[in-house]
Amino acid sequence: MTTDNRDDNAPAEWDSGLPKGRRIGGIVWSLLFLLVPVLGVATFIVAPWFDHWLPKDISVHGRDIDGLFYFILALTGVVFVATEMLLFWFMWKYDAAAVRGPAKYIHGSHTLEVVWTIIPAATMLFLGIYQMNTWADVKMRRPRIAPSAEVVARQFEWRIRYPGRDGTLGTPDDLFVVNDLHVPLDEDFLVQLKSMDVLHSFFLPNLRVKHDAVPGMKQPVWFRATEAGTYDIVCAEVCGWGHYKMKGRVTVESRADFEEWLAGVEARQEATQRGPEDAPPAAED
Ligand SMILES: [Cu+2]
Repeated sequence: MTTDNRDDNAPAEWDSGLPKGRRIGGIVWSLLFLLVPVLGVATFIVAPWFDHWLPKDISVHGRDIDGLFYFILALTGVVFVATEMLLFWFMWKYDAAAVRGPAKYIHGSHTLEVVWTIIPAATMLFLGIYQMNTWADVKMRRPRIAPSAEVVARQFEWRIRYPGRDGTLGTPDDLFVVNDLHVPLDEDFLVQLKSMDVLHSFFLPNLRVKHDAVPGMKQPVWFRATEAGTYDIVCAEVCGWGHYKMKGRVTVESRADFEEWLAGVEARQEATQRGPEDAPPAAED
């Protein structure tokens, strides 16, 4: 590190002075760079006031996931502010228009290299271990229940199938709805997620659920909603021209309301569906 770049034996032309504009340019540029951390931090502080922050959490896993999010945000935030401040400071202090004299070159510092490799590596390792339990809860320890519904993503809608009265998916009494998922409050809900065409991502922001729907795969996704209401289902994977309109809603309601809604779906479906015995006789020729 250099502390004084002035060299008393420097050739005379180094002190002849650069145009004043150069120094002002250096000041402006370093202040512009200072704006990055200042505005960056300000945005994070102001965003929740304007409701541009995490959507309301209504799931049992949300607390842990949000906790991890804030922890990593704080960790990366401190590093971000520190590096941006250093960038500003170096631009300000070592401005070529302010510091005359020859540049000094160093061949790097082995100790510094080791330190700034070990610290991030140890931090990543710590985060990997620290989040294991939350990850297991959300993605590995699936509730031991039969699938509550099947969600099939396709360009550009969510096709939802309920098991019907027999509680088994893939039987004739299955109930079909589009973009309208209903789930009972305070109960484990297990979705069987599939895709009919391309990659989609099943995203329930309020339930802190996001899972890719992959063609050819049948994947379990689960959650437990803790607050009644209607929330968004969105696709979080750019899946084609109509990606933006691939929106559905999830309605969280009491068990009784859920049963009532399901009965309504069943009645509507039966009214519009004819069984084989109602089929018109085949045309004879
Ligand atoms: Cu999609």
